[in-house]
Amino acid sequence: MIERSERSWLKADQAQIMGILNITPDSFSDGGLFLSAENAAEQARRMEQEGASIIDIGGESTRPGALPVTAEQELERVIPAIRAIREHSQIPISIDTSKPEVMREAVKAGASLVNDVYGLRTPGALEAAVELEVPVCIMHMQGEPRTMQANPRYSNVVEDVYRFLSERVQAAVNAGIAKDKIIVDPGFGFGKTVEQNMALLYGLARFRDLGCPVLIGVSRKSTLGAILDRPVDKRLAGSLAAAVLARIQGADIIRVHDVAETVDALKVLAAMKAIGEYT
Ligand code: PT1
Repeated sequence: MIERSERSWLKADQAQIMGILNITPDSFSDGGLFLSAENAAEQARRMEQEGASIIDIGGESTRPGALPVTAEQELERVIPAIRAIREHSQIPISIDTSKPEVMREAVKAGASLVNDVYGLRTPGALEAAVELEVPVCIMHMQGEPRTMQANPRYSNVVEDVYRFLSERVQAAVNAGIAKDKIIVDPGFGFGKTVEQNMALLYGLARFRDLGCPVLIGVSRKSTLGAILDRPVDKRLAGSLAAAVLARIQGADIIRVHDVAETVDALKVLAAMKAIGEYT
């Protein structure tokens, strides 16, 4: 019999929450909000208090239709923010970039994880990640943000994405990245239709066969908007439902805007699962 006062199940089986910090004037749901380093650090502090275990900083929007920015622009946005967070907090910072020079400068400034939506395919990116010796998140994307939603095509979306991730993990290991430093992400919303995104969520457990932690980002994305017929600022309930589903289907790390709400939603799931294991 479990001690009722203990509440040990409250901590059991917690997914990790990656809190999103966009330092971009044009991000899809919070563009321009955290442009100053002080605002960014304050938002990071709030997300840490709410239960995020990683802060993901990005200086280039990768939402559908977004245009690339230069390395200089990206560096101007993210480096002061990383430094400002590091003044007050030791929370792991992830740098959301595909550019080797941004990876290098960000890690120098205090980032400790590279999150690359191009899966280290940019020339020099794989080499930079090897040299930096930090964990990397390898994500699948079909095409590039500007055009990726035009006509996404797969023969079987789960198996096609699985094969891509398997090849990129192998390329990373061959280049000298330790397997236990690699995280995989099927890239929800990156060159996929609504149905293809939902197929990835349904089939998420398949990616566990890669032998790496699985990360997914569903927060406020247009697939939820299409299912619910809701604008980006009315997708919290849908995002929480999708986060819980992602966890049930095997996600280890969930990338979200709304940290406190997601932590609550996942606590309810963890409590149910823990009781299931005890009884
Ligand atoms: C993600 C992710 C990311 N998403 C990782 N990094 C974004 N590892 C940025 C839409 O359809 O899922 N995993 N970095 C944001 N990208 C999108 C994509 C934002 C699609 C919005 C949409 O609305």
